[in-house]
Amino acid sequence: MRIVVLTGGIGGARFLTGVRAYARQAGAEVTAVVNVGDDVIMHGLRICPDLDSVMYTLGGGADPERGWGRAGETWTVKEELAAYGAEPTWFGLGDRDVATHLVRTTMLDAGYPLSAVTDALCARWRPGVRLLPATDDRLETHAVVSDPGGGSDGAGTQRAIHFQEWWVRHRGALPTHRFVFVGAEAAKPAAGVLDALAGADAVLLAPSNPVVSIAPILAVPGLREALVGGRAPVIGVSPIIGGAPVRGMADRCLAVLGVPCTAAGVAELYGARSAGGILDAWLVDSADAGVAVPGLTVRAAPLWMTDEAATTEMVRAALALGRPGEERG
Ligand code: FO1
Repeated sequence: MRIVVLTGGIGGARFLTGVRAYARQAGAEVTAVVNVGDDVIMHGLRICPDLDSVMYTLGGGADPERGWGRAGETWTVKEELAAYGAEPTWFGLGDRDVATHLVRTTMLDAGYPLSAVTDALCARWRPGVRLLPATDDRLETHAVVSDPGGGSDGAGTQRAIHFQEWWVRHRGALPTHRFVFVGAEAAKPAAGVLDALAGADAVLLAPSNPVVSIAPILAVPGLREALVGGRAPVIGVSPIIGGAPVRGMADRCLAVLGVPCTAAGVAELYGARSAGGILDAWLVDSADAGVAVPGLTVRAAPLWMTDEAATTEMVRAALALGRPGEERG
């Protein structure tokens, strides 16, 4: 069995620990197609937060409390940069983490595509799943916010800031009008992505942020079409439990789009494949049992990723939804 997971963020990385455990039991192969919209260049280094979260989490090197960056991290480089007044001081690069960004940036500067660089980094971390960036091309999520300083009429002007500035610097608190995926129209799926989707027996949407983790993946031309036209069932796992995100800022992002922060709201945002969307089935938490979404098979199971065993059961429940007659409610 071949499983493809669209994923981003820390929730997506944790979900993949369950997918990998399931795959080991079932003899399945896993490919993770990872969001690059959070990627950013800081201090001349290319940072790929979502690829690194997955790589470090599956490779056993992630900081479990922060969720991003390395375990056992030290911050000398950050302190030294701050001592020079080198901006941005609001974004911290750990000493161990910097080595990853140095290797990545050196390889990119030498002309290797991000997918090849990711393979090279994974040779060290051995994540046990194939990691593919959604695209090798530049694609960055920006937030269009009200510029408090702009506009003599008091109405303020709008400006676009990088997602990392929106989230890490401003904690998503600026009045926000929309998100844009800069570069998406010209981006191509990274080598291997369309083949993985064409060969998949099941596609899972991780319980990642639908607005800034999954949407940038779907914005790569050809990717949504590959899901919609593919033979594999597409099963989504709700990132919302009982009206609140499992972690992160999905509530703020959904509010920007005017989408209710509910399991049903996110399912309707993705849409049923039978109605022009991408989903065939939707797994919600037991707290949301009874949620109905037109055109979708909806089932409930515990979705708190408390440990690998619980996450593996969640994955098993999701995959059962792709095999009608076997699903559990
Ligand atoms: N998140 C923070 O809240 N503060 C930081 O200084 C920060 C630095 C950072 C460096 C490398 C990296 O891979 C991730 C980092 N993150 C930091 C996390 C990241 O900004 C976001 O949590 C993700 O992009 C959202 O999925």
